[in-house]
Amino acid sequence: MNNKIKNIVGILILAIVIVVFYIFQSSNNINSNTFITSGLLLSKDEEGDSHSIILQILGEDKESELKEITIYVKNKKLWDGLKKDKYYYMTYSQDDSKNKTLIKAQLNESLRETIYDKALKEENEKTEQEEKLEYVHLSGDKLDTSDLTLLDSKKVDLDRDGEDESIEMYTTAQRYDNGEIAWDDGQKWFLIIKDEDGEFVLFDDYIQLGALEFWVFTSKDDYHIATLQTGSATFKLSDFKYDNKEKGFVKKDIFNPDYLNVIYNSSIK
Ligand SMILES: [Ca+2]
Repeated sequence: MNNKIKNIVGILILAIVIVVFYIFQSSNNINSNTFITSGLLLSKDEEGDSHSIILQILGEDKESELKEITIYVKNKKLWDGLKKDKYYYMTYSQDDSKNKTLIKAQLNESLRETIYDKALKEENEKTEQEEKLEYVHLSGDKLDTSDLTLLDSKKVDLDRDGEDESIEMYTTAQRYDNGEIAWDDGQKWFLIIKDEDGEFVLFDDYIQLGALEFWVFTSKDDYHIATLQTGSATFKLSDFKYDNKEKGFVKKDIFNPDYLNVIYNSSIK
């Protein structure tokens, strides 16, 4: 056979393997409790007499989604032959409590290239998309501030069009005649930026036993507004950078730890 024919035969065999794989994927079930799958052997785990493997396979709903399954290996010979980081075509049985036991394993690196690597790439692309920037765009709606208390404001020409925008922070807590604020345990806070065509809403949330602060600064010619939300269980620092091309703010949560319990907050004594 010349090389061209060899290549064509090779491609045909690969195509048949893929078709067979998809047929098995869709039926997935030889009899009521025997299944066929393919995946990457992530780890071999030994605990006393119990041997098991973790196989990374394609999810059932979405082809591009990867998931991990544990399969027990009771056959010692089968166990000894399994290699980590290799791609296998596996037949396993499943009992009523969904415990899986390996029946047969066959190395299949060509499936890895055609199916698994593609799914892995798609999953990575999906993660990158999820990490895409969050924007705060101008809204035509205007916050009714008539019943709110203005806590602070600052005029800055954020988009450098010659007109100042007004950064304003409000709360629902009311101000007494003497100027003091009637703080409750919790109240709503708002941080908005008024432009002549509408408003940017940077913060609109309830804060329990806490407060919001904001800073306006420039860094490498970009305007930023940073907010710090504090409370007994919150310490959230966010950055809003003005993006002239997007006509909006790129929002980034810089620091926002989970299950926070603040023990102490300094004050000048
Ligand atoms: Ca402006």
